[in-house]
Amino acid sequence: MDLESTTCLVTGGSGFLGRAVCRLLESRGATVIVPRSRDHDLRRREVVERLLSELRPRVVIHLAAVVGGIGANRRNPATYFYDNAAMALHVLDESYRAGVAKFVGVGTICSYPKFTPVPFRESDLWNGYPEETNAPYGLAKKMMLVQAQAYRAQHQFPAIMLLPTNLYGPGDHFDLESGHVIPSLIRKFVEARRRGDPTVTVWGTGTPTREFLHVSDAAEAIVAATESYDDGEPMNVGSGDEISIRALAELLSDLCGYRGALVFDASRPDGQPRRCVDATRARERIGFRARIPLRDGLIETIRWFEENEGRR
Ligand code: GFB
Repeated sequence: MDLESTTCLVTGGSGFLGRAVCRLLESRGATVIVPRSRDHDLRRREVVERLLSELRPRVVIHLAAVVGGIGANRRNPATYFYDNAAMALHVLDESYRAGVAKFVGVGTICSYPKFTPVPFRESDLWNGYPEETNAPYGLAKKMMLVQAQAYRAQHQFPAIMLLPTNLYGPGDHFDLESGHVIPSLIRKFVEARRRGDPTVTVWGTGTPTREFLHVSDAAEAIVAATESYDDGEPMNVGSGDEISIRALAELLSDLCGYRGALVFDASRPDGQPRRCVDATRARERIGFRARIPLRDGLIETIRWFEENEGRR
């Protein structure tokens, strides 16, 4: 699909991932439309129907989601399930009814079973229940995959589904209670360095592992899949680099110039024990390879935080 002069509706387009995707789409010559969440409640079918029937986009990239780190997921399971399931249900269905030529759904690695063999292969996606702290969110997003495959089977509707790993980068959310691990630890280490705090608390035991993908790499994969992936099978989007939370915290402490001690608070949840994806399908089908090494991306994100969020 040639995106030049193509009208693309990007839900969540003003968000952390959305801004990176919109910049890339515009660089491809696409006409990008971003419905602001304050003006359009995508949980309501009539709002989505009016939006799509008025705008008649050729492409819909559905990024709008209610997301947060492990803490936020544990506090808001009902909200995370309902809001994400409702938005996906209506945006995908109304895209089909409006004759959209391509629907791109962005899901989450949280949809995988809690104990998936590493590296996660798409073929293992249904071999168990997700890790309980983010199961409502992960399953709400997984239903979008079921809906996409059902609409492809019954209506030949070209809907695709991507499964990115944990994203990070400039413009992330640095709230200490609802943020993800990388922005939360960056803020903790920078502020502890400024205050001279002797210790910084890291949640959990430090033993879980994660795979992190820079938001710019994720945007590259989403736009490349929009252009050239048209298959009902989900596609992992990741870097393939697994790192333990302890090693990540030590790396971030060093990069933030923090010289105090780390304290691991085991009363906080570890979440999924291991995460690392097999990125073969993305490499073979859309030629995607993550380009930004974690250390370089972390340095860039720390600099962004200090220049923007860390002004206080
Ligand atoms: O990034 P995170 O909050 O979410 O936590 P998930 C990742 C790991 O980092 C967990 C540990 O083991 C946390 O215990 N961690 C250590 C911390 N210190 C901190 C801290 O200060 N803050 C946070 N937040 N974590 C997410 C889902 O799961 O995966 C999202 O919550 C999304 O919805 C994302 O789906 C892909 O990686 O466990």
